[in-house]
Amino acid sequence: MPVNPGIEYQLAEEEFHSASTTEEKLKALQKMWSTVPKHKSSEGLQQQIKQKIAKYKEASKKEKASRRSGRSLSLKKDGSATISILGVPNSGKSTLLKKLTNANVLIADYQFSTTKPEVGILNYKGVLLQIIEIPAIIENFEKSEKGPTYLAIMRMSDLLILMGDSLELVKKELEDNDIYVKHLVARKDEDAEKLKERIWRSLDLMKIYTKQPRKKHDYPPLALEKGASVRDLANNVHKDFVRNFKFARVWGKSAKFEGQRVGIDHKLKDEDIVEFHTS
Ligand SMILES: Nc1nc2c(ncn2[C@@H]2O[C@H](COP(=O)(O)OP(=O)(O)OP(=O)(O)O)[C@@H](O)[C@H]2O)c(=O)[nH]1
Ligand SMILES: [Mg+2]
Repeated sequence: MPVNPGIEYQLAEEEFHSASTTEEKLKALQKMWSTVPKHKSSEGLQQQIKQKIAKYKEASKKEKASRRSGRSLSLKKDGSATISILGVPNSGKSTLLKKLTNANVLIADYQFSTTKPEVGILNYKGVLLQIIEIPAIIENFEKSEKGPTYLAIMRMSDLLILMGDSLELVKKELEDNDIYVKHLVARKDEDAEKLKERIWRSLDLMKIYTKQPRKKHDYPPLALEKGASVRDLANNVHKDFVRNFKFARVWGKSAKFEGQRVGIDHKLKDEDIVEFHTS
């Protein structure tokens, strides 16, 4: 008897394939598990799903541990997001890091010119983003001396930029090491300003400005995840704003009108301006 999964299962499977992060993949897999027919003829499929769930759970655990500790790294997360540049030797990683940030790195026409992670800060409209060049990826990269350290940096990243050269090799190394961090592919000669926009969009963050009564909004903005609420913002600014919250006024896309009075669970939108009122 052929396995004949229903539409819900198919949707979950599509969701799995289009998911870009480990957490999203896991969510989709759980849905696949709950909708796959549980009869004899689908045992093979059930088994596959179970194995995938186990694999992604393991990857998620490692990602979380790396995020928490920055384990044995001489390198700590900094800024509103961490973005790592990956690629084979001579693929233009250092050139890109220099184009995006203030980092003063060696650019050379020989391979392996970068021998340790190099860090720069990109100021995107007031939001600081940490950009890390990871030394060149080669086959069986995890077995190289620093491989495990570099893998930990990839796992703690919010986004990976993959250089276009020998992309298949790079992707295979990521897959072999269970790295499912969101990624985008950059071309060598890509326009830096356009790439900055792509990076920002991929991060799924929004810029939120705070303001004090009768004053212009503060600068720089805070970066919050899309879908964040006034409470999330307050948590980021000062706990007193949560504890003593009375209401907030909002200007911008999430407000029905300029200066709308909202509660603490109001959902914000990119470039909103928020004024806290506390008791
Ligand atoms: N024409 C052109 N050359 C580039 C570009 N990006 C990098 N290169 C050249 O490619 C060579 C390697 O550049 P790097 O930026 O050092 O490459 P890398 O990936 O950091 O190299 P390793 O750290 O050694 O792995 C240099 O000779 C660069 O001048 C580009 O956009 N256009
Ligand atoms: Mg380099």
